[in-house]
Amino acid sequence: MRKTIYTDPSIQSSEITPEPVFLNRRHLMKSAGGLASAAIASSMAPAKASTEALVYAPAGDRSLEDQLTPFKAVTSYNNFYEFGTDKDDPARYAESMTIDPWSVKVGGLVNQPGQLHLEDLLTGFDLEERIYRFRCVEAWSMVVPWVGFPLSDLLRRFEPKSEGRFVEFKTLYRRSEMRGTRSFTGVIDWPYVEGLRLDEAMHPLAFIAVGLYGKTLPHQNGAPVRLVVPWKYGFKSIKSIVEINVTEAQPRTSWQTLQPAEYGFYANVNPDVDHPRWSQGFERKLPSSVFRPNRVRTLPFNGYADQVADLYAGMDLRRDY
Ligand SMILES: Nc1nc2c(c(=O)[nH]1)N[C@H]1C(S)=C(S)[C@@H](COP(=O)(O)O)O[C@H]1N2
Ligand SMILES: [Mo]
Repeated sequence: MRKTIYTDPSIQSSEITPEPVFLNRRHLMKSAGGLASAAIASSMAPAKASTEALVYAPAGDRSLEDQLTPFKAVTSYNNFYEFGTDKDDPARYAESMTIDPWSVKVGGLVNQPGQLHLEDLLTGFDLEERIYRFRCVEAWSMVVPWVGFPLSDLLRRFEPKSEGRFVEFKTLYRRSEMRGTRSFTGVIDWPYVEGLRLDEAMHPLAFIAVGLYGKTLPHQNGAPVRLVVPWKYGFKSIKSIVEINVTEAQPRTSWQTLQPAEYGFYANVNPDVDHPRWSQGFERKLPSSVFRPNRVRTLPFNGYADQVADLYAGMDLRRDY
């Protein structure tokens, strides 16, 4: 599939508050601190003109509802269990994670394994801003302007071997800086591990994010580098990645290990397959409250069925949930 960049006429710049959404080199440099951010700036050499800077990957067929979730909600209602299980724990405590220096080790079934400092990892990638619908398994959703590049661009650089069938991702595990890994030992078998089938990982919608709203990623959203898989439940979108392995066998993911009956390996957004403890047919679009619940019907593949349903042709998605 060709990389498609859309400018979305339904999103007015006045709706985009409080941060300007334009992918602006100077803006990123200004918000930047440290090496990683310098790399972001340099890898953006072919920066797009500001008039076409609002690039948009199709967020399903509900353009009217697809106004962006305010920056405040995106960065204050989070899941990042390394820092606690409450939705406001990550915004409160993730700052304690040191993200500079940062390196990512890529190995397994690749011809060019290596451990790269973030600045080297990002060099040469054309950073884009893409707006993706993001939906969590606990039935809330957001529409976020991420800054990053397709995961396939990164994987190709390491040359996956033909025997490779899956990709495994691991989050940093540093007890001294992650209070949730100290107090909740036994909940998740740290480090947090996620995985994709290699063809899912190579799909142009699977995205490596290094920023949102034109800024480098806040700690609570998975700084300095995280995955975004917009057609799957949020738990697949692993944060603060330090290791990536191409494998032959299906990786054992943290949530599957913890609760196999509740969290499958595929985790494609599917309103027809309920979570054992709640319906998956509806979602609350953030920000929501008792007075304004913002409840909307959930779409198959989170609205991206046209783009990704082919990946699962012939599969029973009730069994492979
Ligand atoms: N390392 C790590 N990655 C993680 C999680 C986590 O607890 N630890 N939570 C996941 C879940 S359940 C969700 S819904 C999303 C939330 O991403 P956000 O806080 O940026 O919205 O991150 C996912 N990635
Ligand atoms: Mo989630």
